[in-house]
Amino acid sequence: MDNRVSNPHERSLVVVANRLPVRRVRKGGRAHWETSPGGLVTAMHPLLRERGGSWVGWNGAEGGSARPFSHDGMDIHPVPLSADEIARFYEGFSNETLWPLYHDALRTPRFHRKWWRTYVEINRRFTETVLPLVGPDSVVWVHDYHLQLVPAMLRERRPGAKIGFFLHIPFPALELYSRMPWRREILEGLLGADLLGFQSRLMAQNFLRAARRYTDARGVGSHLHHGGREIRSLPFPISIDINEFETLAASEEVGRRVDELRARIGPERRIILGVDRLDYTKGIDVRLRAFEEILSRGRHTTADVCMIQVAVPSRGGAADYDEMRRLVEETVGRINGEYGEPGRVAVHYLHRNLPREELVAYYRAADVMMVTPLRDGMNLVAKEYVASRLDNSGVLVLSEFAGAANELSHALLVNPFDIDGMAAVVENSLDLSPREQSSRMRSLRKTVHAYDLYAWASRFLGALTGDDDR
Ligand code: ADQ
Repeated sequence: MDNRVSNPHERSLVVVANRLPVRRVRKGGRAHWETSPGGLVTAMHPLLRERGGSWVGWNGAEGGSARPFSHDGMDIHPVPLSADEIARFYEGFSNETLWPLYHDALRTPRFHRKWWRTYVEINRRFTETVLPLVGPDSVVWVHDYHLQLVPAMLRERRPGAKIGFFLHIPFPALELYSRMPWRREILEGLLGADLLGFQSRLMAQNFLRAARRYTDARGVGSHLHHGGREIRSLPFPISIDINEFETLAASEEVGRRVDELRARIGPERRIILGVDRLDYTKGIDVRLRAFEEILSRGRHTTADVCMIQVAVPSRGGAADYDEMRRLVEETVGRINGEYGEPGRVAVHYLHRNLPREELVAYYRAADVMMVTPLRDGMNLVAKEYVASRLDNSGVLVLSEFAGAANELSHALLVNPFDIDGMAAVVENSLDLSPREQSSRMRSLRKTVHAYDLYAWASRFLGALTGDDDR
């Protein structure tokens, strides 16, 4: 698949996201910038390099300079935040109010007026940084829940600008969204965009319902009229760089790592894999309990099956995250204490970031992949697993509550709140004939192939600038 999106009439692009696409790295006492790994950066980098364009974001640390610089063909415009601002805007309103509310209130969202005031202030600071970069032909693409007020703040000062917004996490049902004390302000912030993109049709509709209820926006279908403009709210399910995963999966180095891993685990044992950021939305604890249930039923023992759970450290220091880590580690300890044997661990638990090659080696080694979030905008791990299964073997067990389930309907779908049901499906997945595995995986691979990360970016920008056939 062609992974470049080029068109001579393309306008310059301004990407606005909470985080910059670069991070400060220290080597031998000297600091320099490195491009960060991650889907959004992978998708935007070639576009910015080709069209010329800028990226506005926070450097991820306290303080720092606001001076713009160039890196790897991108113009970088940092938005510095103080320690207090990080606490209120990022850890507070973004991660303790919006994140839980938008993920079906899996934890109780905390509403603090002080946090909200800082959220407004920081959205304004991002807007002020963006404004000088917006020319008559620019396209501005604002990303995610941290920056929902930026579209309207920009619109006020640049009425003719092309502004798009994409939400990476779910937009909740009206009944939940209604709890937000600043629901009207946030909706009006988003309505400053020309195009609002969501991970699924349902999420796009949730937004439309909320906007019709709490603002004076009117319209039918995916269209709204507000402030004399037309706004569209549409699904653009995000994807991955399939080429990258397929190339890695086929590489000799990954092949060697797979053999090594298989030899260490024991060639006769099946591997059930989980890979997630250590977040309470990902359902790591319930997945472990489903595995515990399987072992307790006795048809499978650590002689023929084991689980590997890779968890990337995330938002450490926040109470809900520290508690989730404790719960996961306690559960791993309990299962290993009950079912492990010397030399035969039941659950291998890795709390760390892995290099891509190693991640793909795990994907290739796993007989069953469990992706069981309680709620997730998309979940790219599910698509990465499918992309890595070049020989069409392996089973994907996928939560109904991940955005990915809308597309990956040939996975074995589970309700992650039902531990017995989930255990039964995973038990069945261990018995799935190679023929059925292959027929399911073939369909899944076809789906993932049809639409990659570059197609996602290109469709969104096409719809925003009118160069599409919608
Ligand atoms: P996340 O909540 O971070 O993203 P996800 O889509 O699964 O969730 O992406 C996680 C990424 O981290 C994957 O690319 C994966 O490869 C990587 N990763 C996981 N474990 C790793 C490890 N141990 N080492 C290295 N890398 C690891 C948010 C939303 C999602 C949405 C994405 C993109 O919450 O719903 O799919 O944005 O829009």
